Amino acid sequence: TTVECSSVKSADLIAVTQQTRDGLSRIDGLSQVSGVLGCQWGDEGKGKLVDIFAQHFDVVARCQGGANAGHTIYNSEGKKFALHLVPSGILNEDTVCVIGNGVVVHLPGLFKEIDGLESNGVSCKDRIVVSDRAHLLFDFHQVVDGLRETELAKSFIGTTKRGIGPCYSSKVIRNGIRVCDLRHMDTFPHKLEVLLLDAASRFKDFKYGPEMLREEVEKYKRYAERLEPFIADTVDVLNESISQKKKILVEGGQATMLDIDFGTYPFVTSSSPSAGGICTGLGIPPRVVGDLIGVVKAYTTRVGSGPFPTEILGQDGDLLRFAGQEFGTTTGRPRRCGWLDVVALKYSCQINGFSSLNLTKLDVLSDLSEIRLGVAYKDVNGTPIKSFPADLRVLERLKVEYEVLPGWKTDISSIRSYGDLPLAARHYVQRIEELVGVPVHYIGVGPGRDALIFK
Ligand code: 2SA
Ligand code: GDP
Ligand code: MG
Repeated sequence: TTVECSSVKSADLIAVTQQTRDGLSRIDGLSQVSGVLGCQWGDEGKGKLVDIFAQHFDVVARCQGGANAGHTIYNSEGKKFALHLVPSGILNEDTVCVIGNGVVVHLPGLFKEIDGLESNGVSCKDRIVVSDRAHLLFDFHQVVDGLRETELAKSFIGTTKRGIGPCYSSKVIRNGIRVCDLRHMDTFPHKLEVLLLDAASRFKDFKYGPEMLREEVEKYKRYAERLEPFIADTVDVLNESISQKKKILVEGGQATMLDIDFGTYPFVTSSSPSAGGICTGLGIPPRVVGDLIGVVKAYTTRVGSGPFPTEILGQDGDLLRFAGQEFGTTTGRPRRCGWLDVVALKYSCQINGFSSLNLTKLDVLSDLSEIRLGVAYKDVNGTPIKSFPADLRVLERLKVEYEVLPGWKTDISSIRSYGDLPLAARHYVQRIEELVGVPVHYIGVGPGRDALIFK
């Protein structure tokens, strides 16, 4: 957890307008189980919305991914927190944070994050619940992640090297180790040895010796003890909470275009960041899931390799990167930048059935005299492509058709009501709604809690 001071204004200093009051009652009106999911290639600003919504929910739950996620949030004093495994509800002291069965948990990382939060006055005791069914992600998974990337050479995926793919591989091939296995230290060493030997037989550069196993087992004996008070059957916890009429907010990590099934495979993550991941990753029935809010950046970013149809290369891309401070929250890697891709956004809306959208970082576009929207794809022969292509070859060669809209050339970061936005900014928002057919209910104009406009 990195904590820094910033110049973000305190929410308390902001006058509560009628529009804000209406917005807050809209959040109150969200269904009992709601979700916040990324529409693009991640880093849309999901953490910020979850932090704001958390005050209106009893539970915030992560259902997939792991410490590859980087969710940046600010408390009301403007202190910055970068979260990876801990759900973004943690700054709201009445919220319980659940790490669901679908998450892959790196315990050293989790404890480091908890220690960082505690040392900054955020109490985690009795507030974080970890599923006994979640899979454990070991240091060796991270080493293997790096070795796989090296082996891929020029066609590397650009993973976060947090061990995500190798851990989900263990899960799916069925030799993974789960949180509940920490309760059986008699069989734990053998299970871990099987995994380490497997990695050693696969990668000649994977260094393995019996002392490595001994050391890891000793560490995990201590982790097991420390984790015990956090462990629960979260399927039961969540379903009981639903019966008790408590409100649950699901926080997605990564995004639909990185989904193992729907993303730009193989340049994707290894989990399901779209709607389906909520049920498989938490063990709650589909019929209880109500509102899903899609978070979409007013432009597009992607970190790692893979097709990016609306990418802006060169200096113009650099300008957007610096204006939006587009650097990875977990790895610090520069993010690739481009125009908003409406074809990808529509595809994401089809998959997730969003009830509304949060358009974020609209303030970042304020310096531009014109703004482009990627509205259609054509193949190399000029034939229109109807939907988002599965085929990487098609994706890499297609041509994007753009609509050009005028910019507003005014700082909008202190605007708090929709009607006060410049006409061109409102036009941009409305054009997106028109093209996508989903209403934009929330507009981000800055990183702080208060920098949210309700529409
Ligand atoms: P992985 O590590 O196996 O999940 O990587 C596979 C692909 O998924 C992408 N990915 C992400 N993309 C954007 N943001 C993510 N989180 C961090 C952040 C990323 C960072 O918040 O900035 O700090 O670099 C994230 N996590 C995974 C990844 O880039 C690969 O394309
Ligand atoms: P997440 O992974 O979707 O939670 O997003 P990240 O936290 O990785 O990246 C989003 C970045 O944009 C963070 O640094 C946020 O503080 C910042 N951010 C979120 N919303 C806004 C916004 O509306 N305007 C600006 N300027 N920054 C924002
Ligand atoms: Mg992120």
